[in-house]
Amino acid sequence: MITFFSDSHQSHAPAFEFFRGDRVPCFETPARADFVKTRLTERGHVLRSPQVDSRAVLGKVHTARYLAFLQQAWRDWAALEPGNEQRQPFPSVWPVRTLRSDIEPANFIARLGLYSMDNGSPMVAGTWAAAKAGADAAASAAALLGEGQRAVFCCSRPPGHHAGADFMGGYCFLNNAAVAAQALRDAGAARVAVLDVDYHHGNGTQSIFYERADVLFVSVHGDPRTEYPFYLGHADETGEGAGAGFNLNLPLPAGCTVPHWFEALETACRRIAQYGAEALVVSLGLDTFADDPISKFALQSGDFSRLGERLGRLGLSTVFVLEGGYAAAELGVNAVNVIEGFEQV
Ligand code: Q9C
Ligand code: ZN
Repeated sequence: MITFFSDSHQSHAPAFEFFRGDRVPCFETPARADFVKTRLTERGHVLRSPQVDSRAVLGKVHTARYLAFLQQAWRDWAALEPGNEQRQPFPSVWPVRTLRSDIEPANFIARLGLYSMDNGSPMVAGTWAAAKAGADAAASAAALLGEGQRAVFCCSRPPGHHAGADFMGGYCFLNNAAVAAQALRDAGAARVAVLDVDYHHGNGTQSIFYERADVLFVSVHGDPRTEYPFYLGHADETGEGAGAGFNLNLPLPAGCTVPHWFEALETACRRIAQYGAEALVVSLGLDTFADDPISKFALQSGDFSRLGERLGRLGLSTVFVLEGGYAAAELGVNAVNVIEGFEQV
């Protein structure tokens, strides 16, 4: 499968994140994409650099002020005081209920909080370049489908599905899956489905398309009552306004069995088939893997082939976008199993 891969992902390599109050090494590392690249190459898949500038599409899925903040964030941070170039900024204050988010504060950390859902998106000098390359990959993949490719894989990081129209979160900055879906719409697909199979609910993608009928969002994920992102992803979220009925959440209990997971996948696939999608975007999180260090589903490497086969049977033009998955050394085999399972159909 043609795969978009950009070396600029390596420039997003924060040293640590917060985990239960401690500073720990980041789970979301450059090694993740490199393991996938190595496996793709071993198996003869072709890697390309993204060529399409996603700027125009980004402007349709994110707000102008969020994009302006993110693109400039590191320079603003570094200019604040000597030493910041070597220091990761984290938000410490957020405009929750009763507080105002219409006025952008001058203070950098306050602005970072305004544009964040959590303190879980460590940022460094190369973050914008890496995130932008991921969005460019998504736009490039959509363009290739327009040229008749059946499926394209975006091997990008940082991931994107927690990023909303105007916020980062959960290691995500730009919503690559939303960029792919919007680019497919712009290229003439009347209806696009996004299937999110990451362990964590794709709150950003859901919220971006929540009031739209032209993009169906379907997600299988750990129940937000106990799992991140906690504040979205429940079964009663079915869409609003024109989007009513075009959002389907299938939360599963942490620790659920593999057959239970595939049952939910079947429900998801049937909804997508019934929708009459002309193209599919798969938010391919691989943190459903049994050995994932931060997640609690039980898929084995062979199960990822089965996932790919089921997606292939939908018979849709498909963009795969890499999301989470933190058992880095197994990520290559698991990602390529999905891709090759799909191609086998
Ligand atoms: N810093 C994705 O899989 N928190 N994101 C874990 C706290 C959130 C996962 C530890 C996990 C986010 C794309
Ligand atoms: Zn995840």
